[in-house]
Amino acid sequence: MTSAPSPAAAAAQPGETFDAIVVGAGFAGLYMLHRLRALGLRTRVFEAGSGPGGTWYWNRYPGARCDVPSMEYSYQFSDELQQEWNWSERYATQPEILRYVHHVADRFDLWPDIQFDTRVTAAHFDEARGRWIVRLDTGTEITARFCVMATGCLSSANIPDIPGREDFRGPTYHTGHWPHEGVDFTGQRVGIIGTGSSALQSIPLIAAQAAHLTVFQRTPTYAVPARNAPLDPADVARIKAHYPEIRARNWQEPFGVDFHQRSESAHAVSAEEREREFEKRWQEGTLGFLAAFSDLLIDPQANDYAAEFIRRKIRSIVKDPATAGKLLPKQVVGCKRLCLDTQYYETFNRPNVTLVDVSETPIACITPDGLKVGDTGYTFDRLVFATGFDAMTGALDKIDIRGRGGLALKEKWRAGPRTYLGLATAGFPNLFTVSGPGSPSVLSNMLPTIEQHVNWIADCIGYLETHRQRLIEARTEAEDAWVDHVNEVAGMTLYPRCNSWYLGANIPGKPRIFMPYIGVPPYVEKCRQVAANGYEGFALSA
Ligand code: N01
Repeated sequence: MTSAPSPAAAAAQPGETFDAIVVGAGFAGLYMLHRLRALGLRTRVFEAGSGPGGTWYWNRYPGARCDVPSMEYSYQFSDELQQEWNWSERYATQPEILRYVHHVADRFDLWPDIQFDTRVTAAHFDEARGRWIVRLDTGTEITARFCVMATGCLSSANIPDIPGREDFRGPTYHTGHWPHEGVDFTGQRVGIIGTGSSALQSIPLIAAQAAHLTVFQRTPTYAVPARNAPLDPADVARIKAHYPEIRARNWQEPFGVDFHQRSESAHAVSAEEREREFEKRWQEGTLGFLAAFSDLLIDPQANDYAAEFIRRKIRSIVKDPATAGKLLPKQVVGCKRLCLDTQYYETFNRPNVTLVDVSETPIACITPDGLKVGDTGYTFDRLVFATGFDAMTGALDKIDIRGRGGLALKEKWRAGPRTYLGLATAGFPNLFTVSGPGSPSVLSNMLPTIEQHVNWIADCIGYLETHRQRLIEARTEAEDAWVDHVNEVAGMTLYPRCNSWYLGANIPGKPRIFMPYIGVPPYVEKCRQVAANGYEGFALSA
């Protein structure tokens, strides 16, 4: 039993000093607060939303749910927590994940150190004092020795700059900023732009409610059926009895989650065996479809076996051949995020759903009652932008972060983000990023890798305290070597082959650089070694 939640923090006062500030109260910020408080640091979390949860606070669109099994998409730092919490479904819904977030905030009494409805607008490093001066959107300035950016990888919504955007007469929504009260589409004609993960989850539910749904698709998406279901209590009991072994095994997996990675090449088996393996994984309903063979994300021919399998499935599900043809993805499977769906392709068999291909002729403009593709007009009453995020750097770019010599982080990262381990960046002492560019982050089971980052940062701060060091800062040469390594690893795979947000390709003008690091086990080992060697690659000063 948890007691009634404590009230959230009162507004920080001008000039108030903290040992550490944390930006963001998602899974990263909450656990960071827990760890820093345990070190005895006076810590304050600032959160723009009115409640905790980050991604799961903002993304309330119909059908929003996780695509990593709930039993693995949960904190592991407290065995009591993982034993007492009961997930109801294989893949948890957004409301259930948000209930879990609240449970964690209650259980660890995190509320008194979180200030909601407050955006951090600037953080400037004061070299003379060795402290960060942090400005809030309330106008208040405070200072802190450590600054942890727990701002999320997919938190800065992208609304494309389509001409006439302000002219639309009806309500518009972005999936990442969904109204808390929900939206009733009954009897409405709805348009939706985008066919990524958020669109895939929401389209079947919007279509079931709306009078008509028009889907504007620029790039077709590969999806595997989620086959979500209530969790079997016997399975839950078995997992809970073996949590430590299961978690330990997952740390050895390339994405930090057990996808039953097969070690053979797709070329090493017969065509029948390949088909059997793909079909088995299609029936299981997991992102582990891409772990069917060792080289699916490395060898173009191997990848095409998997791609062609999904394309055949799409042709068999979608009844109208012309619509099926438009839904067939051509790009490498996996270089944009593979999706798990529930009745996505089937939805295009509904008489009230129209698919419009905007790959050749883009959306020309938004009009008061719809939009135009070339000269063809489409009318609807409501418009949904399922157009994704300025990923990994977008949320940091919105804050005026300045390090030594007043250098703006945005300026330093003009040609693409540069970090050491995705944790720190040279010239910005005592500033940490959780799941920053250059870490596995979005190519991993986010919750465990968030925990790994938070643990590393907290241990590092603890080390500084016990060794009486005031500052820690990534060395440029270590950072350069890490950036080269991140690129080198990505270059050995098929990931950089399409216009994905992993590359920043979805944002006009954003430098094209592969941002996440591929491979959880070598990354975790590198972090461990760096710490064990007295924070190798960092400069520490008293
Ligand atoms: O965003 P996206 P998302 N005209 O960037 C299209 C995570 N997530 O919110 O591909 C026309 O994937 C764009 O087209 P294109 C997950 O990591 C997880 O869906 O650029 N179309 C694309 O179709 C995911 O990858 C979960 O050609 C335009 C869509 O908008 C990430 O969040 C659920 C356009 C954007 O897709 C982001 O997913 C949801 C334009 N001008 C999200 N501009 C789960 O755990 C953009 N598009 C299940």
